[in-house]
Amino acid sequence: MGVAEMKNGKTKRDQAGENEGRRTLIGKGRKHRAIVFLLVSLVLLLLSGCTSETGTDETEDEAQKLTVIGFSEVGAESDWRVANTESMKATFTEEKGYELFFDDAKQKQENQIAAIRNFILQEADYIVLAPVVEEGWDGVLQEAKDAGIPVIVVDRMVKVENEDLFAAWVGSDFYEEGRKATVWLENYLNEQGRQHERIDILNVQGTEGSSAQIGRTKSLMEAIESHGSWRLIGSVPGEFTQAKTYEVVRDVLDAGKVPDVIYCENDNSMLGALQALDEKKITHGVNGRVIVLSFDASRSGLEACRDGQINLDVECNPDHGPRVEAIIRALAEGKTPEKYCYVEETCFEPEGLSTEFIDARGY
Ligand code: GYE
Repeated sequence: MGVAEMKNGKTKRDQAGENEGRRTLIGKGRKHRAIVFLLVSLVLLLLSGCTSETGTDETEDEAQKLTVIGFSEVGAESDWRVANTESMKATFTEEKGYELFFDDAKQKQENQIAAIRNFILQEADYIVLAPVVEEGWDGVLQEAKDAGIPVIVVDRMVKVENEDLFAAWVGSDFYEEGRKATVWLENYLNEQGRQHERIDILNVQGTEGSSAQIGRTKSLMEAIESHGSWRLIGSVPGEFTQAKTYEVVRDVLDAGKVPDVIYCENDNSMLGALQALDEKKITHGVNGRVIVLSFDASRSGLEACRDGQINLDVECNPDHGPRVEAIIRALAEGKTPEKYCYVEETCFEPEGLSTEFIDARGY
């Protein structure tokens, strides 16, 4: 808009100057020269009229120019991810002045790298990256930087040598989420008088190398180390999906191990774990044999929690569209957004969780 206004102003000024010049010449010339000049003036006037018309068109074009956003999304592995994609699509709409190039990487970093290169070729104004894993981004983010395209990282983090390779990050504190779960477990076991009992814990990990997995696993490992009676009986790869988690938990149960606690690193994993437990008729959740902890607080997670199928669901908010937009606005205004912006979150126990509350959340 600023550029368009400048163009328009210049055209008008030029036109005024030309008119002024023409008046001076007519006043000084002889008759025939005056006629020639009059004709020339007429032509000039017509031409300048065209110029000014063109200027107006350009102004409108500029005003209507959409801001192009290239968004590389991890995939569609979980309800959280689907809600995250919806939030981004609902934010970056044409009505709001955006053109969104959306790419689903199907959980593969190589697809994300290809998508970013494509966004660069298409001269996107901004690139938004929800990285599947933390490592391995230096090269392609340097390419974006060389092309002068700001990169905003959302949800999981990137680990790069030079933090100037991205403008800002917004997401959750995954370590803190894990801490909430382990503090809850400690209090719960104390209340039950089980603080000295041996507690066997099964960790169902999310996508290996993703910030969500790293942070949530780290909290659990630290808590296990600091509680003499807590024991890790296994870390299995649930990949944040119900299908994979069902398989790996079933294998653990088949091997004859029944954990006291299953620490599922997201809600879809938790659903897979419940499936495996139900199949073996092993009770879980409130008054059940196995304590189940989960992350995300998506609709299906909260419903399982409300029904007492699990004991705790730690919130992880996927509604990042408006947050990313705020960062882009700040950048467009020449401001420097906060480099790291953490979202505030809570956690939910069955008690007090109502259907109305769950319905009102929208994901
Ligand atoms: O917990 C999980 C998703 O990175 C926070 O990824 C995200 C995690 C979320 O697949 O459900």
